[in-house]
Amino acid sequence: MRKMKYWFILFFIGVLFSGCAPQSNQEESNPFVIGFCQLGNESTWRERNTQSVMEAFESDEYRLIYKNAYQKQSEQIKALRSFIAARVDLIVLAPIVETGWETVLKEAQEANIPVLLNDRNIQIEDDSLYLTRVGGDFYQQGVKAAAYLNQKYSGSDQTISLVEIQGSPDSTPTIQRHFGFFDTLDSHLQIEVKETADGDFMVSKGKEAIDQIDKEHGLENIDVIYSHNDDMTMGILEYLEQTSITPGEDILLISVDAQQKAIDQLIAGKINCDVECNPNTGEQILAVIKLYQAGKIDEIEKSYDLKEAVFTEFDDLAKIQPRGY
Ligand code: GYE
Repeated sequence: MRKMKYWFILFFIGVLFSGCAPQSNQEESNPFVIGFCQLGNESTWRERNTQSVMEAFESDEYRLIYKNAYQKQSEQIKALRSFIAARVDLIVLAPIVETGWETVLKEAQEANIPVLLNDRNIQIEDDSLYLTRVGGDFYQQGVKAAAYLNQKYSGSDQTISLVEIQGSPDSTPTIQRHFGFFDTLDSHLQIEVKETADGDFMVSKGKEAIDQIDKEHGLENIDVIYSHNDDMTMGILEYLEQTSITPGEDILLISVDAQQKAIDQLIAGKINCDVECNPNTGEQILAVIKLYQAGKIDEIEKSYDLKEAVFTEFDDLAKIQPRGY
């Protein structure tokens, strides 16, 4: 009787292990395949964002196919079609602009491949064409940038001449950072917008834009530059170095992203306010995909805004933790 019990336990353990082993082998040889289409590598923020997504899917359970679209929507659409043809399990898309996605998203839906938006958003009538969106709250970033200016000029009745250097046209951060900012400026502030220029979120184009504005208006007539990202701000600072203007004093600089290089300039007094845009979307994307794999689709929210801070000259700058990128 005892012997039988012994054999039974051994048999049971055997069944347990035989049940486990093939499954883990299967996971290794049959990973969940994700097609990740990044919009480009225009900025340091973008590089960190790409890394964050890649790091999240480093385990054997997943295989990530990465495509860089080098700033072209047509390349993004091509990449999505190649993912559909390869029958990936899910697509992660960082859309460069907001419109023009219907056709390709319908193709993905017909192939039963969910599309998750990383970072920027899209405008679409049928929101069942994407699973969710993970990224920063760009409108709030504009709000925070204006709140700094409201504080800086509170009680002042001087006319403030302002220049806005925008990011890539038709992209969500450009649209939202603009409206969040102008919706929030105190109505008593005498703002005169001297120029709105396009800097495409790039160092070189930020520098070019400010060069052009200097030629047209003379920078000595500008009080504030609102730049939609740190890379363009770096280009602006490079340009200002060749002039007699002292950034942070003669011209206030408001920027977005809060990468380490820009925070260093905030500490040095050359940038006055830097609003954080969180590039670390990877972890939240992984969490959503886990829900999807577990069939818990109704637990997935339509949008996940990441936590973000703001750093200004009024803060105790010694307390800022290293930014990590
Ligand atoms: O602020 C900028 C990048 O889409 C939020 O794109 C992103 C923006 C980010 O090039 O640096």
